[in-house]
Amino acid sequence: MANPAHESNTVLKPEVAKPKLPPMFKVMLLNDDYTPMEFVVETIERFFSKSREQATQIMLKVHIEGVGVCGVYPQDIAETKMSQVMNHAREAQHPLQCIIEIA
Ligand code: TYC
Repeated sequence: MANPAHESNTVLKPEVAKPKLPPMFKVMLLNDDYTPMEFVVETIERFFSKSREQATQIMLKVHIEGVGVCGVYPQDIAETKMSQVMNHAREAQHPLQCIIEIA
């Protein structure tokens, strides 16, 4: 026999495919009383690749409900997006807050 594995009496367990998906994190904005709506919409468009309409819907949800999800990503990407949003808000001197939470 060409394959020596076939000569032994070892019974090999069939491989069970267990694709490991990375844990995903929600990137969320928090409402405040001072950040202009237009700034929030532009921020969501720019960092989360949303259309004007999608960004406006997310901004309004945050404005009304206090919190809203801009996107869901693996941890490193979620952390980068959160930093980008926080830096952008700080540079513009707006108190906009961005957080991440496990999905
Ligand atoms: N509440 C803000 C206003 O009335 C708008 C706003 C929306 C601020 C979403 C933050 O994440 C936010 N100007």
